[in-house]
Amino acid sequence: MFQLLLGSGLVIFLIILLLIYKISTMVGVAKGKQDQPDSKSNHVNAVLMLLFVIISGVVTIYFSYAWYDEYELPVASEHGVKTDLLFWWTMVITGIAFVITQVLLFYFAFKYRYQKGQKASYYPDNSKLEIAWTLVPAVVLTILILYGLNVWTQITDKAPEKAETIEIMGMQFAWQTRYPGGDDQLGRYDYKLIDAGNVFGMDLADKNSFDDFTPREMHLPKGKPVLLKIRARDVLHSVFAPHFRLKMDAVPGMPTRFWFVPTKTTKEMRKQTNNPDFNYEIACAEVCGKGHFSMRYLVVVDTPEDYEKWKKSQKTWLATNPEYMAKVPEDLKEAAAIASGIEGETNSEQASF
Ligand SMILES: [Cu+2]
Repeated sequence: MFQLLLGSGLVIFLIILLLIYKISTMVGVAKGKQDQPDSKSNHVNAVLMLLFVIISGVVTIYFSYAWYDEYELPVASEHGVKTDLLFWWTMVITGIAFVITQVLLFYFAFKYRYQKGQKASYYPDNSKLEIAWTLVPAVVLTILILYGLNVWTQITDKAPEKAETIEIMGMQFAWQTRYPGGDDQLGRYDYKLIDAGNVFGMDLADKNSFDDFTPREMHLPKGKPVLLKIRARDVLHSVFAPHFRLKMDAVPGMPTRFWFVPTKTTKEMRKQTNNPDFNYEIACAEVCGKGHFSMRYLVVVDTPEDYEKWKKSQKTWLATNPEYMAKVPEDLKEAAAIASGIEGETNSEQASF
């Protein structure tokens, strides 16, 4: 807050200085004291150019350093390490080019300001120089792009067979997740089946739906590949989990996917960040309406053992919404009652959960 005030104060101060200078020049011209307002303002502008590049450079370096922890979140996925490396290579290379060109740009504006009697030197062309500054960026950019393409192909490659499949659906304004349950198969869905209770539009004529469960937070196993099947119910949303370096749009009518391997449990991350309240989260990265800000979804990374325990402790969707048994076709009712745990609730196996 203090820095914001300081920053805006500085900007206002500079604007006032500029206005005073402009007015005094205008007054000078009007009074006939200055017949050549340009010669003086050229000099002032040249100095301002130099000041601009120095001040903005110092401010950029200071804030990049002071806020480093805010934009460089600890990484918690396998592919995240690769994207971070790619990011920093790109940052360093383009950063060097940026600094050199910007410093020269503002320095030349200063150096070649109008001065009486100064003459420009005649320098028509230099083909060696031109070849160099065309070839060097071309080669560097090609390497960067090929490297990036390679990383992107690995990330978007097919998920491993054994991946945990989880469905995540964006809607105005919440994330909903659905797990396949004991059979590892997500049931079919159809948007026409969506109603107040059945937010996913789960098809209860498909026996794979019976044991699906829809928890209030997402749990993930550490060290195992996880495949997110992503869809949207109404408008564009975007799954954004910064610690996993994961971002993928959720598009209505066009399911997307993203697979990754979490590498640190929530507990480990709390230790690493020295923050006992640390939690992974998914945010929506697509402005999707007035409740966009509220699309925060809690993510917990467990050890594989804790994850299995958690999965077993979850009640199926059908068991928590037993009134939907009426929508199950007659011949599947018995199977549905067993698979969803409605019928088995009294037997010893189910009671232990
Ligand atoms: Cu959204």
